[in-house]
Amino acid sequence: MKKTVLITGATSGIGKATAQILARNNYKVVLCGRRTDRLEELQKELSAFTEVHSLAFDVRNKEEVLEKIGSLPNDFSTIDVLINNAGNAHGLDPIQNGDLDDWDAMIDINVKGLLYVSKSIIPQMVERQSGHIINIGSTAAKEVYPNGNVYCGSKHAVDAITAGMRIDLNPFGIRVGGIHPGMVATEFSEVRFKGDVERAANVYKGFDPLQAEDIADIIHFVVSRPYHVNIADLVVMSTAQASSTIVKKRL
Ligand code: NDP
Ligand code: 8X3
Repeated sequence: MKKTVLITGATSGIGKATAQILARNNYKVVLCGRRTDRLEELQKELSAFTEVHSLAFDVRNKEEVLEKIGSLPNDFSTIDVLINNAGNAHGLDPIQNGDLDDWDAMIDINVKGLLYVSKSIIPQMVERQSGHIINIGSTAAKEVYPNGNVYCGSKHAVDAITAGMRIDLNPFGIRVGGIHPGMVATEFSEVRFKGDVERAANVYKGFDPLQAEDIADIIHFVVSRPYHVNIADLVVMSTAQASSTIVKKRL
């Protein structure tokens, strides 16, 4: 029987590429994001391969998260795989110059949003004693880089919450793992730099960064392992990247 996967942040980047590969590989997909035009377009594209349902909500709004996920139609309501991917960085400033709204956004989306979505799905997994949760962290979950302060803090929290989920859900046979990409050329930097496309493009200039499809391919590998195999923690960087701050650029 087809498994159902719910993907947050499916309107762009890693989440979209993951929806595309899983739809082509026999998963039913629930696409989540705020931009309804993109959800509709992707739903249309992926309906050629599988059953697709879209949910538009802001992960920061806990009532909306619980209500939308709680009212999924029967055909989509049993979530076998949850991919907590929605997230972003806002700003890149030294802590003394940090913007309070940027801090709120990163903590509210990357940490609290992930928790609200998880809370709306974990009970059914506990009841069934099966399920798979993948949290998208970052290399920023493993190390802190200059001016990354709160973004790195939010991703370190994701890493800790992932470990906590794995421990607490262990008695119920639920798989939990974290995937931690390095630099991936998506809309991530455009969001971080508030629409400054040129500054965003500069981040990925002079080397071959990861592409969203690289991470999607890995997510497909992780979710398709036999059930007794749980890939608990995975850090993935482009070959050119050695750490958050060390990237081999072409001369
Ligand atoms: P994108 O900006 O391309 O995608 C982000 C996705 O998150 C979008 O689909 C967006 O949808 C969704 N999202 C953002 N805010 C909200 C919100 N408040 N409510 C609901 N959905 C939201 O970035 P990436 O694909 O790169 O990022 C995906 C994940 O990967 C993030 O968690 C990011 O931190 C992580 N990551 C990214 C790396 C990179 O270098 N790109 C490296 C390491 C980790 P919409 O706007 O429609 O709501
Ligand atoms: C995103 C990775 O290093 O561009 O999580 O902030 S980085």
